[in-house]
Amino acid sequence: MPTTDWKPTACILCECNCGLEVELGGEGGRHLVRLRGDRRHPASKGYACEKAHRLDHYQNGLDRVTTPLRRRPDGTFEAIDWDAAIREVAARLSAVRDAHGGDAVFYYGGGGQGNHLPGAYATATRRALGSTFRSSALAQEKTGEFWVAHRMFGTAMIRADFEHCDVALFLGKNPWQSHSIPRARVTLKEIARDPARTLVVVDPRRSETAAMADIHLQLTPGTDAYLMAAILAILLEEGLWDRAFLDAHCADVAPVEAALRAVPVAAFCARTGLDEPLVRRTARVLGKARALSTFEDLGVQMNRDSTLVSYLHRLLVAVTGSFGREGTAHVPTSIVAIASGASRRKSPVVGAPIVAGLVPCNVIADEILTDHPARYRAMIVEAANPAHSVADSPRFRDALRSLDTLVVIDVAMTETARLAHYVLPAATQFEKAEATFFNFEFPRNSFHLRPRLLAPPDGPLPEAEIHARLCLALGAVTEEDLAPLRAAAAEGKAAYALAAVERFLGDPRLAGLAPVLLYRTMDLPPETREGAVLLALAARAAMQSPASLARAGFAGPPIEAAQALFDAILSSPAGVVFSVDGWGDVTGRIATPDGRILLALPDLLQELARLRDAPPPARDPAFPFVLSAGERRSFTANTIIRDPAWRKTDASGALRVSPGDAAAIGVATGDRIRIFTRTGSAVAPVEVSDTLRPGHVSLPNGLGLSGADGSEPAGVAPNELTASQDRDAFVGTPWHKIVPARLERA
Ligand SMILES: Nc1nc2c(c(=O)[nH]1)N[C@H]1C(S)=C(S)[C@@H](COP(=O)(O)OP(=O)(O)OC[C@H]3O[C@@H](n4cnc5c(=O)[nH]c(N)nc54)[C@H](O)[C@@H]3O)O[C@H]1N2
Ligand SMILES: Nc1nc2c(c(=O)[nH]1)N[C@H]1C(S)=C(S)[C@@H](COP(=O)(O)OP(=O)(O)OC[C@H]3O[C@@H](n4cnc5c(=O)[nH]c(N)nc54)[C@H](O)[C@@H]3O)O[C@H]1N2
Ligand code: SF4
Ligand SMILES: [Mo]
Repeated sequence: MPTTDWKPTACILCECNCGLEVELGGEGGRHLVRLRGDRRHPASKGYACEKAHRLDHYQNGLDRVTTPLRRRPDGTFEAIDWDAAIREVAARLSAVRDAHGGDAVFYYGGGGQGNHLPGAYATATRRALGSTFRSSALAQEKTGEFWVAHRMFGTAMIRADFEHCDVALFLGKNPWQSHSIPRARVTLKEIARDPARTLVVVDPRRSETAAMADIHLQLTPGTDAYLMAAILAILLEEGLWDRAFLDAHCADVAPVEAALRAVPVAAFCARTGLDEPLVRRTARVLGKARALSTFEDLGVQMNRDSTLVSYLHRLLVAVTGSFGREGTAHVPTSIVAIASGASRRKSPVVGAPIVAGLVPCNVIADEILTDHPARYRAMIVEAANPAHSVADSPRFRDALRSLDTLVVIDVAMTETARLAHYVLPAATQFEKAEATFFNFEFPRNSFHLRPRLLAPPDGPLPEAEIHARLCLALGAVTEEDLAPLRAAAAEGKAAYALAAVERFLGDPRLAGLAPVLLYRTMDLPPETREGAVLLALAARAAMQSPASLARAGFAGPPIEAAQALFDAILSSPAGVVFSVDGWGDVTGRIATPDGRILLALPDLLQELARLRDAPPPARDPAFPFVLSAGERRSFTANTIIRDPAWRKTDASGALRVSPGDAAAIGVATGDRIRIFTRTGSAVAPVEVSDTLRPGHVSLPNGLGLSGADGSEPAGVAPNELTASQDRDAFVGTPWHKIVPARLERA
C-alpha cells in the first residue's frame, strides 16, 4: 500500500489525541476505513488503542444535524437557513444582554476530548455579548486539583513523567482504560515488568491497572483522605520527608508537620479498611522512591473530600521531593493554559467559587431555576452535552427548559440539543482543522493541528465560521475592522503579523475579537483555515516562554518566533514539538511570590483536623450500596460516539456487582437489575465481577443515549441517578463515584 493513501489526523476519543493515519473510502470517500497509529506523532509515536479503529462511528454517526434548526412552540424543530439562524440567534442573545446585561448569557463547553478551537473562537462571541460566566466538564473534575496546585505552587498544571519514574502511583485512576498519559499501556507494562520499578494503585475496584500493580490498595470507597493523611504521617514519623528539598523549595512546613503528627495512623488506616502494615509498606515504597510519579483522577476527584485529597496528594509530591527531576512531577510549557487556579469571583446566584474561570457544574441549575435578578437567562452550549453529563439530569433539563434562549452548537442532535431553541450544526472534527490544548509533555512538548480530511457536507459549518458570522451579526466586528488586516494580508505574512500585533496591542476591543478577525482575514488553504487563531496563541506563547520555544527552534523577537511557530504548526500535519525544556527549569516555575511551594493551606489543614474528629459519614440503610456512576471502560468515550453499535463489548453498559452481592440479590451475569438512588432509578444488565468489593457497584460513563428518532437508549445515563447537592464543600465538584444506591432484581 503506497504511503500516500494514508492521511494524518488524530483520535478524538480521549485527551491523549494519539496521532493517526487514516485511509478514506466507502461511499463518496467519506468513511474512515482504515486507521493506524502515526509513528511521526511526537507524543503517541505510533500508539493507538482499540477505540481509534472505530472512529468511523463518529464521522458517520447517528443523529447528525445537517441544517440549522429552530424550535417550534410545540417542541418540534424546523429547518431554517443559516442567514435566518444567525440573525435570530444574534437578535435573541443581544436582547437578553440589553435587558439584563451580558452576565445573563452563560457559555458552556468549548470543546471535548479532541476539539478546543471552538472554545477559542467563542471567546470573540462572548466578548461581543459581554458574557463572562462560563463552565465546562473541567468544573466537575479538575477544579479542586487546580485550586490547590495554584495556591501551593503558584501554577495549576502539574503533571508527571511516568516514562522515567521508578515508582508510579495512580490514585483513583485507571490509565489502562482511561489513558491520560501517552502510550499508557506501553508505559504501564514497562513499569509492571521491571522488578526495579513499582506500580502502586489506590482503587476500591481491581481495575485493569490495579490488576497489574505491585501494590493494590483496595480501600473502602471514599476513604482516600484518610489513606493519604496516614501515608504522609508515616513518612514523617519514619524520617522519610526529603529535608533537602523542603529546605530548598518549600515554605511554611511546620504547621503541616504539626497537623500530620496529630494524625492517628492506626485509626485512619482502619477507616480505609486496609491493614496498617500494608499502608506502612506502601508509604516506605513512596518515600524511598528514586523518582516518584503520581496521578490523581476521577476516583478521588468525584468523591468525598476531593479537594482535601488533592491537597494531601500535592503534599506527598512536595515532602518526597518528587518535583523537578526526571521521572517526577513537572510544570509543562503550555500554548494555552487550560488550567488556572485563582478563584477571584463567585457565581452570581449561589455564590459558588469560580476556579479556573469555571462555575461549578453542580450549581448551574440553581443559578437558573430561581427568580434572582442575576440568574442566567440564556445559554450557548458548544461541543458538550451537559443535559447528559452534569449531575441530576432531570433538574438540569428543567433548568435548560426555563431559559429564555438556548443555543446549541453540535454535530449531533444530542440530549442537550433537543432542548434548544436553536441548533447550529457543526462540521465534524474531520471536516475542519482541529486541535486540542491538552499538551502536557515534558521536557519536549508538542502541538498538533490536524488538517481537515474532508470538506463538510452542505449545511454544517466549522465553529470558526459560526462565530465569525455571529460577531458580524451582533455588530461587534465590522467591515472597517477587517479591511486593514485584509490589506496587510495582501502584502505578505510578515506585514500581516505586524499589522495584527499592532492592532490587537493597541485596542483591547480588537484584541478580544482577535480569533474572528484572524479567521476572516488570513489567507489560509481550506485544509488548515480554522488554524488562524493559533497565530494569536503562538504570539502569547512566544511572549510567555521564549526560551522554551527557542530551544525548539522558534527563536528571535516574539513576533518572529510566533510566526515561525505558527508556520511550523500549519506545515506539520502529524504534530510539532513547540517547546524544549530542561529538568533544571522546573523549580523555577514555582510561581508563588517567594518562589517556594507553600505547604500550609490553613483551610485544608483545618479540614484535616475536622476529619480526625468527625464520625464516619452516616450510611443511609435505605441505600446500602455505593454506586460508582461513570466508569471508563474499553468502549466508552463520554458521549462523543452516539451509536451503541460502536462498542465491541458491553454494548448496553452492565452494572458490575461483586459475586457475593449478586448471590444475595439473586442475579447472575446477563440478568437485569433495578438501581434506585435518592434521585432516580434505572434498569441495567448485570455483570458479576470479582473486581468489585462487596457493597460497591459500578456503571459505565457515557451510556444511556437515546436516538433522536425516539429509539430506546442503550444503557443507563448515569446522571439520572446523581444529585447536584452531593458535592465538594470547597470547589463544588460532584460525588459521582459515591452515590448511595439500592438494588433489586428486575
Ligand atoms: N475509555 C475511555 N477513556 C477515557 C474516557 C472515556 O470516556 N472512556 N474519558 C476521558 C475523561 S473525560 C477522563 S476525565 C478520564 C478519567 O479517567 P479515570 O479517572 O481513570 O476514570 P474512571 O474510570 O472514571 O475512574 C477511575 C477509577 O476510580 C476508581 N474509584 C471509584 N471510587 C473510588 C474511590 O473511592 N477511591 C479511589 N481511589 N478510586 C475510586 C474506579 O474504580 C476507577 O477504576 O478518562 C479519559 N479517558
Ligand atoms: N455521572 C458522571 N457524570 C460525568 C462523568 C462521570 O464519570 N460520571 N464524567 C464527567 C467528565 S470527566 C466529563 S469530561 C464529561 C464529558 O461530558 P461533556 O463535556 O458534556 O462532553 P461529551 O460527552 O464529550 O460531549 C461532547 C459533545 O461534543 C459533540 N461534538 C463532537 N464533535 C464536535 C465538533 O466538532 N463540534 C461540536 N460543536 N460538537 C462536537 C458531541 O456530539 C457531544 O455532544 O462528563 C462528565 N460527567
Ligand atoms: S482513545 Fe485515547 S489512547 Fe485510545 S487511540 Fe484514542 S486518543 Fe489514543
Ligand atoms: Mo473528563
